[in-house]
Amino acid sequence: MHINPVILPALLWLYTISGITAMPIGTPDLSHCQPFSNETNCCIINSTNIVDFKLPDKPPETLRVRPAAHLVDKEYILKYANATKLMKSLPFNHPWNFIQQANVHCAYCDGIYNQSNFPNMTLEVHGSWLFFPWHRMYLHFHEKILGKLIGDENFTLPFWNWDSAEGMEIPSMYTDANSSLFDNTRWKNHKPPNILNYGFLDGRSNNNMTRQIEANLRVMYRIMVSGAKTTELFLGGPYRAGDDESSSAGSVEIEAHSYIHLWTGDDMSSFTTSARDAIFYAHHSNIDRMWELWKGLPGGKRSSYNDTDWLDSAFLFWDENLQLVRIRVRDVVDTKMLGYVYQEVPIQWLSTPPKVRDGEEMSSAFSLVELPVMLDSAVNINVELPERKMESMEEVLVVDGIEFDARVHVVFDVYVGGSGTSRKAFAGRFDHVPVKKWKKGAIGTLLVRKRLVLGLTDLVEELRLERGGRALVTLIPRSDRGVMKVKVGAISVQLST
Ligand SMILES: *[C@@H]1O[C@H](CO)[C@@H](O)[C@H](O)[C@H]1NC(C)=O
Ligand SMILES: *[C@@H]1O[C@H](CO)[C@@H](O)[C@H](O)[C@H]1NC(C)=O
Ligand SMILES: *[C@@H]1O[C@H](CO)[C@@H](O)[C@H](O)[C@H]1NC(C)=O
Ligand SMILES: *[C@@H]1O[C@H](CO)[C@@H](O)[C@H](O)[C@H]1NC(C)=O
Ligand SMILES: *[C@@H]1O[C@H](CO)[C@@H](O)[C@H](O)[C@H]1NC(C)=O
Ligand SMILES: *[C@@H]1O[C@H](CO)[C@@H](O)[C@H](O)[C@H]1NC(C)=O
Ligand SMILES: *[C@@H]1O[C@H](CO)[C@@H](O)[C@H](O)[C@H]1NC(C)=O
Ligand SMILES: *[C@@H]1O[C@H](CO)[C@@H](O)[C@H](O)[C@H]1NC(C)=O
Ligand SMILES: *[C@@H]1O[C@H](CO)[C@@H](O)[C@H](O)[C@H]1NC(C)=O
Ligand SMILES: [Cu+2]
Repeated sequence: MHINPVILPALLWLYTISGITAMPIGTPDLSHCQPFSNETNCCIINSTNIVDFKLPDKPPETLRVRPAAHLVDKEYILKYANATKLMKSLPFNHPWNFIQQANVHCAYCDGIYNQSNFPNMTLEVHGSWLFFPWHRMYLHFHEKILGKLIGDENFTLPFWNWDSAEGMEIPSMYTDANSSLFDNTRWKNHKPPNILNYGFLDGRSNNNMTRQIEANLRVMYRIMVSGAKTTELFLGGPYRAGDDESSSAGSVEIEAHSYIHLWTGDDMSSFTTSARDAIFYAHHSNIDRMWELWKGLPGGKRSSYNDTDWLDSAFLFWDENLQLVRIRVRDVVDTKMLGYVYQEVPIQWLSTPPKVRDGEEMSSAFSLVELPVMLDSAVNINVELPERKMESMEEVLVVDGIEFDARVHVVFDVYVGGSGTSRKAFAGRFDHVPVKKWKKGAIGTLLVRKRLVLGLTDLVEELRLERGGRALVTLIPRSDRGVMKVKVGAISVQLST
């Protein structure tokens, strides 16, 4: 059936208010692109010739294996660097050109396109259930194009194994200044032997590497295991046609993912430019691997969404045959159907649960506030801890109505404790990667509203908090770049079945 595009929004609105159904996010209208500026035009090269992506009937007999970046040999590095170099030397307006490839990432965030069904609503693939599948699609096509350029249909991208002790520094293939895999805008002080510090949440100096690795692994355990026991906690919350962006990011996206973007710097530190650094693809390959690992972990409800609004969300990409294709989330739920798996390496974080039993001593001088509040200093908020009707219910802390300018790096930590004590346990962090490099005067021009959801059940049990009683939530803003204006609307503990 063909629906007149003029009445479509009205129809969708009727559907929405009558509660019948919402709608999946549809493919963007490439002829309505709003570039940032002449210097940053990341509109996707358009074409009216669009075909649907086709999966094979069954997975190929031999699956390609994406290797850990720190374990590959010299030959692999040369091959990958060669392929990227070829991509960088294509004519600028070729859809496979490295900058055009990077632009595709930029284009699917930042309000470059609006939703095709709701022309006044932005299209954003971060901060919701679109995050994992969209980036899987993006890497798939990038990988296939690289393979095509070097005549190796079996080429695979590497993954930055930052969740293991050996992989916590920038892998050596990215550090050779003469290589196409190098990016000279990265923070100079984060070169090897410096390692990632996504576990040092208290700001202590990172001069003890053993402790730093352990702290990182404990965060991995929380964002993969104890704090990711439901689909929404891990994959992120629903985002359908007509929704603004006030959804929630999954646990890995909001912590390790954001942190590593910011830590790597400077191209990597905003969504507009992050994919101009080849390390982006290895970073996201590991994110993609986390989705695979999460599905196989015991305990909790770790299955992907069955919601057709998720499965039928669709996007456009240029493929390895220079064809613009339309691909849906349902096409990418199984990596084997796309022909690849990940190299198996030991999972160190499975044996490193966070130490929350005793909590941390924390100032009780933080003021006790009612929400909403501007978060310009640490605050305490009283929340009710509901009784659970069933043991299988997961307690979820929901921080709602988090409002800020999307161009600013916004970070705050969340601690939870009993109401009559100053001992608190770390529950999680909100860490927002700016969509675009912050410029003076830009504040207030791209206001967004987000949600943070954190799995709480293990913490409630280990801190022996009283269900049916009250808990004290402490929010601590942590800004490393000066300006950070963020408002928090509401906090509650909800039960998820
Ligand atoms: C491509 O987009 C431009 C504007 O961004 C538009 O003028 C042009 O008609 C589009 N071409 C196709 C083939 O859609
Ligand atoms: C952008 O480019 C257009 C056409 O080349 C030009 O007319 C316009 O002044 C430029 N805008 C800025 C802000 O440079
Ligand atoms: C890389 O490219 C060079 C020249 O283009 C070629 O001679 C060499 O064999 C390539 N190496 C690999 C490992 O593909
Ligand atoms: C998206 O919608 C907003 C709000 O109506 C509008 O200002 C903006 O120009 C639109 N962007 C595009 C690319 O159509
Ligand atoms: C988009 O349009 C709808 C109805 O046309 C309106 O209710 C809504 O406020 C608009 N949203 C934005 C962000 O402009
Ligand atoms: C890719 O792998 C398949 C299956 O192992 C093999 O048949 C094919 O020859 C390989 N292609 C290349 C270019 O190596
Ligand atoms: C980069 O290449 C130049 C010229 O080929 C060479 O002089 C220089 O030593 C190389 N640098 C590194 C870090 O390999
Ligand atoms: C570093 O931390 C580890 C683990 O907490 C500890 O055993 C070790 O003594 C520390 N080393 C130094 C030099 O402080
Ligand atoms: C999806 O459906 C399967 C099979 O019915 C079920 O086991 C799983 O829990 C469902 N997933 C979600 C997120 O509801
Ligand atoms: Cu991204």
